[in-house]
Amino acid sequence: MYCNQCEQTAKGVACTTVGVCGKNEEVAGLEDLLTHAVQGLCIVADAGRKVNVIDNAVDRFVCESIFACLTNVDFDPARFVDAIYKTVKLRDELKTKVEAAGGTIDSTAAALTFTPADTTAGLEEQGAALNYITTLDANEDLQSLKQIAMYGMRGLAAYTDHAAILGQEDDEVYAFIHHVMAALTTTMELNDLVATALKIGEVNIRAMELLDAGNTGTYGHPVPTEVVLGHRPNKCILVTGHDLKDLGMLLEQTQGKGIDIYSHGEMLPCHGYPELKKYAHFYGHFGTAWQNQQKEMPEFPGAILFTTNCIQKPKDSYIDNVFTTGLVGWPDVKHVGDDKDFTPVVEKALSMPGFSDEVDNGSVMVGFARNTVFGVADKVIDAVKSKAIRHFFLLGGCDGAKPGRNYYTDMAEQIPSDCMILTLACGKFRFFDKKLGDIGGIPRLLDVGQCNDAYSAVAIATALAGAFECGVNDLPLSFVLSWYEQKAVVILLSLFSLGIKDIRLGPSLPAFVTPNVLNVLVENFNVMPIGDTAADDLKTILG
Ligand code: SF4
Ligand code: SF3
Repeated sequence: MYCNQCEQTAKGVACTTVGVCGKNEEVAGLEDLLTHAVQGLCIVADAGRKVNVIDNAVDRFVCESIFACLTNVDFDPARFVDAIYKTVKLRDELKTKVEAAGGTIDSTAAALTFTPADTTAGLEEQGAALNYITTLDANEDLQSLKQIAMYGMRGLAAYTDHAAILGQEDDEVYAFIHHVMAALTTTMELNDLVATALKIGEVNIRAMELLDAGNTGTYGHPVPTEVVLGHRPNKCILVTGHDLKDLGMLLEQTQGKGIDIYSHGEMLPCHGYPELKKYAHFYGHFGTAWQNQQKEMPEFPGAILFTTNCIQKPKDSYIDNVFTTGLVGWPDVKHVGDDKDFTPVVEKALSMPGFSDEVDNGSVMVGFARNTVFGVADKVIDAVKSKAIRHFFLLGGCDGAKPGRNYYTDMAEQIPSDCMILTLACGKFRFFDKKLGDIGGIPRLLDVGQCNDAYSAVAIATALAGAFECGVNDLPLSFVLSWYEQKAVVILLSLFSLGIKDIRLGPSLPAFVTPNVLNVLVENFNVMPIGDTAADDLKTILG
């Protein structure tokens, strides 16, 4: 295997025998083979559009299959095997339709004619034999750019899938995904690949806009909401991941059943949505970010539901309590299928002890997405003009296990009291419960939401720039971001596509970016690694 798509890749180079995330060679081979097969399907779908052959089932399936290969989503070989066979079946059926409509498919890519082996072991061998990453291009810089594009596509497909689940789709996004997946099977020049990467970022803004419309259209705009971090005596279910619809359906199905629902990880901001917070049994938040699940989940005395990334190998002490749904999967973990009948989760929770005591661990505030912030825009603008607010920091992104991530805690603690901090995604757990006070009644720490809510952060930055009649780069605003997986990669591409400069990125730079490609990014966007200490960076930023 050869995988270096995430921040924790082995030795900062690549995972070659087993993934630090727990991915084994078997799954790595199947992921590569699925990606290859999906590219074949995308070549056909791309040609199909030219003769008006469009199949929404293919559009959805392509996104799901690309999303499944994102870090910490699916570790279940059986599901990849099914997906590979389905991809080839869809490819061949669509090909017949495209040709019947007069379309021509002029690609010579192997993905177009690939025949899957008929055993799982055979598929794994086919996947390994691809040497997928290392053969993307013989030139290391072009390989690096293709990797950036492919990982960006994984993030884009994820957000497109999240949006589609809530009924928000745009055929242009699907068309773009098919086109790029097909193009990546060909030899591409440097300029073409750079333009493609930026375009992926641009299209991702549209995908995130759709997702924002799906979330807010279904559950209302988040409002400032206090979330308790303790617990109360009752049976309980813990929900983690990013999927609001799964949570909404679980809340509905558990109403009146004597069970409290707790959020975990990226589900924390869900407490701010009116149509989710209306359930009195959506009680509080338990635990912190994904990388602490093996420590925290054994302590949870109820059932645990994973809706999307990030899953880690469930330990024996709690694997029986774990359920997955949607694209997330782990071998031998019970999976709730598309009927979203959460009865087994409910029954598990009722059979477990639940919390027996009342514990007060304080609380945190959520619900500062774009609508809330726009509601106090006048106050914010006045505060900037009167210099009550000196600077804004967008301090967020993914969390992870590296000790260097303490930088983000230090940064939040050391940012002076006349500066505001906007945060989003699971990186916030490095400082989410710090009491940082307020400026003129506006909390200094504003939780914009999940990584899935990056659209909201972009909207806030753009609105601020509009209010001050300047560009985002001219605002007293600094981006200090942390990354781990490929949703973060595509968000970074989106920020580049908006021309946002001077982003600080940590805790380490991606292993798949070569020095030459990094130079291109530095020259165009002045992106830089986080410094040795938060104090040094703060001194530079606040000059
Ligand atoms: Fe390694 Fe990350 Fe790939 Fe897992 S996803 S195999 S940790 S690089
Ligand atoms: Fe976190 Fe996985 Fe990236 Fe949603 S939950 S931000 S790492």
